[in-house]
Amino acid sequence: MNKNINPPIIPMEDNRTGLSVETLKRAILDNLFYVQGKFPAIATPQDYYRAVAYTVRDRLLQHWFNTSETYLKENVRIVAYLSSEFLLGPHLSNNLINLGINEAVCQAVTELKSDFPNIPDFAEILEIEEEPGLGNGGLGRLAACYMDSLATLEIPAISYGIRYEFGIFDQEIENGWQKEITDKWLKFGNPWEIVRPEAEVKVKWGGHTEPYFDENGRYQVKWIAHKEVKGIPYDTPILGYKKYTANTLRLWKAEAVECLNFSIFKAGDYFDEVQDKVDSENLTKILYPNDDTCFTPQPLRLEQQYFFVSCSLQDIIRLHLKYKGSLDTLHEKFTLQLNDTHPAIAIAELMHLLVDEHHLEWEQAWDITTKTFAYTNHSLLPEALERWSIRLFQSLLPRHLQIIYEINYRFLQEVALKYPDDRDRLRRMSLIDETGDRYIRMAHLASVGSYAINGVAALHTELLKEEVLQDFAQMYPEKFSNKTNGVTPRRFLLLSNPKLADLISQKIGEDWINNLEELRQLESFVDRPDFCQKWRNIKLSIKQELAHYIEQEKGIKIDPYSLFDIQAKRIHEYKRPHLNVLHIITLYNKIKANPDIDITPRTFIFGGKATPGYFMAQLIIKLINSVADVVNNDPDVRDRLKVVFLKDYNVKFAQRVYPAADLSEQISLAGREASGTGNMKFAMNGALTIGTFDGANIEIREAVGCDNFFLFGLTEEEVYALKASDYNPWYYYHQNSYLRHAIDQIGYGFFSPQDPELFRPLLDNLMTSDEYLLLVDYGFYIECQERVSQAYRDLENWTKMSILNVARIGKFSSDRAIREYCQEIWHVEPVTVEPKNYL
Ligand code: 26V
Repeated sequence: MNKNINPPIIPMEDNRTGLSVETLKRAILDNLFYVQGKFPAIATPQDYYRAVAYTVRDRLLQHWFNTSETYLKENVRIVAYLSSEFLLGPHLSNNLINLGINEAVCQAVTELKSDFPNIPDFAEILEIEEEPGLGNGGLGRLAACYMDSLATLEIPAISYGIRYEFGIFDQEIENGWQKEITDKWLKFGNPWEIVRPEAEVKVKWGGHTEPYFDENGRYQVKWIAHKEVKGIPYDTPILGYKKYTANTLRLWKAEAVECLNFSIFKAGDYFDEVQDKVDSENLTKILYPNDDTCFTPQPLRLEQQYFFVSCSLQDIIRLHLKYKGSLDTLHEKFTLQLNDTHPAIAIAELMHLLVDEHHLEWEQAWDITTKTFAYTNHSLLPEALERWSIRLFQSLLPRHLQIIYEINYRFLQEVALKYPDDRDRLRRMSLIDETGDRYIRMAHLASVGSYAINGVAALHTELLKEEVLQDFAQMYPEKFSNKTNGVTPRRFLLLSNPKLADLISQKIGEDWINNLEELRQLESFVDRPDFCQKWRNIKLSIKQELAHYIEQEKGIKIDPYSLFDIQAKRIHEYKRPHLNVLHIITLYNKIKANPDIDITPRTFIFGGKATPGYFMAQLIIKLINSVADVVNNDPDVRDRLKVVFLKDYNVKFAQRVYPAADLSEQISLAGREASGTGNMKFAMNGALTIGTFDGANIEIREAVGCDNFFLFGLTEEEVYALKASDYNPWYYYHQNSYLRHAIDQIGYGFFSPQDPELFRPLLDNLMTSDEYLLLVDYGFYIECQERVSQAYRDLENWTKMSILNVARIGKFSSDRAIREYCQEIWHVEPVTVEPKNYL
């Protein structure tokens, strides 16, 4: 054969993405060489991580394309999940277990290591990944758990958000104080994302509006914007557990358009032009840490929200028109979930796109809009409710302000019709708060523009209906429902706790991984001593690993046989970490008063970030560390108590810590924690909970049985009543000598001898208002902790309680939560993706 005339067809390697150990080894070396431009002798651990990551990603791509093609071509109904935060956690380990190739890749790396000794261990490779910390806490992590479940349940879904260049800050501890460090997660690139510049969209800002009549004589409004920004999508596949479904997470990055400031461009304005370019690109630079003290109207934050919402809606409309039909069927093919009010401006934006750009009549556009959106509320705290000033809206989004006024005008007419002569109700329900400076109430916009509204735990939904959205619940009772949160058992049990997961699978098979209710079968093992012994040994060995880590990190030696008592969550006063501290001080004082006292040895572990600028939360971190210094170094304590604050709480950290817990601290003031999800993750790993009547604690207790849960403190009704009376913290101070002692010590500088006044602001807070009623719940808490200490002395019974917690935690899988959303809100059905080869 003459090669010049008939070039050979390059044979396609049919094992290019094979799963055998040999193929994986070849692929890792190929990726190292051809993608990274490195060969083994000079490759760094980072290079190897990326080579492995690309090798795994290669094995996802077919599934990903199959999935997108199936959704678009088969005209299925799709959920679009709009969230300003996604707290994903490391991808590599998760993709390995979802693809079912964890062992094979581990073996490939291990075998390669015998040829190339500089390859890190498999475990080290997993550790290298810098997690995308694109969220503050619960809300962002929930979005990530829900994506995992959507893919695992084969639900057609796409998630939209923001590709922050800097995610949530990294936390260091210096001299007991938190120090914030910029999170440079993209420093070495992100092998999991693929940029799609061809799908860019443009977003407009500012300017003014002009009315005009179109060729049919219809009144229209044109928005003459002042500025434009480009949104570039970066896509990441989210694979289901052992499924062919790989949904897409599409995150938007802002870039300057080539010609900026088109309406005012003049030769002399070059520097303004440059400044505008910088401003445009700043839009997606940084994730705002929640301002946990009050809602602070940062204009850039509103710009971020509008930016990602506008990009996402334009994308959805483009896909709909290309693959699915005309706009009058948009709500049949897509349902859009608003993860809190951060994306609620989508309601005005969809109206703008339908009415101004696609020229639908207002009534039809409103009909489509209100059949498209559903809204989840995640907080009742008044300071968490978003409201944006009219002035800001006027300058940034003048057209949207008009649209909101129009929505409000029509809405208030409806209210007036239903409730004649009730001016107070009109004022309360208005989308505009007119009590002082005028604001837009985003929760009202979301409620009026959505067909469904839900809270995230039974109590939270009740309170939502009785308090924050009471008028809306009266007017539209059919819109409201509860969807108790859930967490993914893949990441938070199978992946994070392989030893326990193995033991469970040995006994009941692997079905629990996709159907968490199967764990109930473990109940029949609680009376088998050999099983209980294995359970206990596993917990002990995980505690030993954490003890080892803590010794390396902090130089603190802890006793793995002590009770590991853990509080890991954002540091906020309503979560009451300082109540936990009061307990520690009380135990310490009991030892000091009677050094030979027989107490259950405990290790108190804390982890959590405080919002920069939230002084009281920062001071609580300092207090924990100051108490740790005293307790850990007092010879009288004889190592019976240890206190450790672990820095930089994130998903990776959480996965390490949950499995080691004996006791999970869920001690928020009743009525304040919407749901909590850490409570579920701890229980899923066999920790017992000490908790208040708050959020999902109530349902967890119901599920695991009240004998297997340490409940204490005021109920929400009692809190309400106490707040209505003239509560006086001093009364409780005088009532309890242990409490008085602890408070006095903090107050006179026992834990801060160099600066006795250091904790004065914290004490002033407690003794003047005590907003979160620590002094009231203190007595109940101490009494309950004594019961915990007693219970831990009977390790056999403790183990039974631990097993029962796991056996009965099935309800708190995010699979259950997503099934409820699908059946009761979204009305979407699973779609099987058939494997197909694109090459
Ligand atoms: C909270 C706060 C609290 C005080 C003042 C200002 C402020 C601003 C923002 C936020 C965060 C609200 C959204 C959020 O993350 N909520 C959390 O959502 C989780 C998932 O549903 C839920 O488990 C947590 O209980 C809830 O706090």
